[in-house]
Amino acid sequence: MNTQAAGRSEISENAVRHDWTHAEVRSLFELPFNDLLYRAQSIHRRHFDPNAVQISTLLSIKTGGCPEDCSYCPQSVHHDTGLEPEHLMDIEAVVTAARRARAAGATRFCMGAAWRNPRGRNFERVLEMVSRVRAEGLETCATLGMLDGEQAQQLKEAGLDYYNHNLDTSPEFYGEIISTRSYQDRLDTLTHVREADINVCCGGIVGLGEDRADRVSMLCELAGLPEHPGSVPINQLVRVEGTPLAAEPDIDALEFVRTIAVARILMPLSHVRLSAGRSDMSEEMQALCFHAGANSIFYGEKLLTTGNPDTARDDALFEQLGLHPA
Ligand code: SAM
Ligand code: DTB
Ligand code: SF4
Repeated sequence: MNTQAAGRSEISENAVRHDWTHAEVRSLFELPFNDLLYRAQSIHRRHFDPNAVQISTLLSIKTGGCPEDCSYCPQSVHHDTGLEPEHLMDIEAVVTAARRARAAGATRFCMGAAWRNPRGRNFERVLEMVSRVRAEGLETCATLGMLDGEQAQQLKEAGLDYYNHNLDTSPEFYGEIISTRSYQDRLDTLTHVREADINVCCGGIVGLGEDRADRVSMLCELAGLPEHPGSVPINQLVRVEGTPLAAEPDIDALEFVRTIAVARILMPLSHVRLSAGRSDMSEEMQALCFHAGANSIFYGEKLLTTGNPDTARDDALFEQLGLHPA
């Protein structure tokens, strides 16, 4: 059962590994909860200030009307969620939002666009946004869909620090969730980003109806990338009325915490982001996620189109837990 994983030496725990097997990762999931959290927290403390949490803010720079059919997503044209599609924002409005985020304590500003892939004049405008946001002293992140090698290079030259592109789930379950782009398409985009020397932000979603074997497999894929992503967002599904996943049952909160802990163990140097879904989590659950090794959040009242805890609630949580921005 779990003896192999539980018995690893401290030295091998320290190593950044890319060859985790499904059996090893399953045995981590199967550890007694206290053992798993102890192990994750011990690894976390070796590499990070345990009370520091990196703060990112999201802005949807182009909302809705997306041709992809991701079944969790309120922005897909395939689902009737009542979301009003919008054009790409003006550059000045984005810069103003970035200044506000910085004033509120964010160190990274992530711009999200509901595109299959960026094109033409819109892409040029995003390049300008990236360099303007960077000039404000913020780390820049973008999530714009699939990229080719040249686009990744152009983003790098504009000053992009991170590109977010998620694997979302396991390769085995993926076809249940998205049909308009393949798992390989995602891996290809990640290769282009890495080759352009942009930091990769890549994670997934828990609660899509996948089972534990899929969570194991997704985390093995993430840890098996040629380099561990610098940031690993773990999202809890936000169920949006009108999407095919609106009626998914609640995910077991402790299974979500386990997923964070295993991500921390597998990718000891990465920032693990407690990402979407915090509005539905208690303070206690979030505290457990931080204890399991999550050390990044999205801060601000909105994610892309759905809600996030208001900043007063997050400030109170940080105060209660003695956490501080990284
Ligand atoms: N359109 C681009 C793409 O998909 O590559 C970028 C934006 S997309 C909204 C970024 C990520 O947000 C998705 O890959 C997915 O992991 C996450 N996401 C979207 N809707 C979500 C939801 N309802 N609940 C949790 N995560 C969600
Ligand atoms: C990520 O992994 N989660 C963020 C970010 N990357 C772009 C997006 C969450 C979106 C949640 C649904 C919404 O607000 O539309
Ligand atoms: Fe489009 Fe991204 Fe939503 Fe998929 S997740 S429908 S690609 S905005």
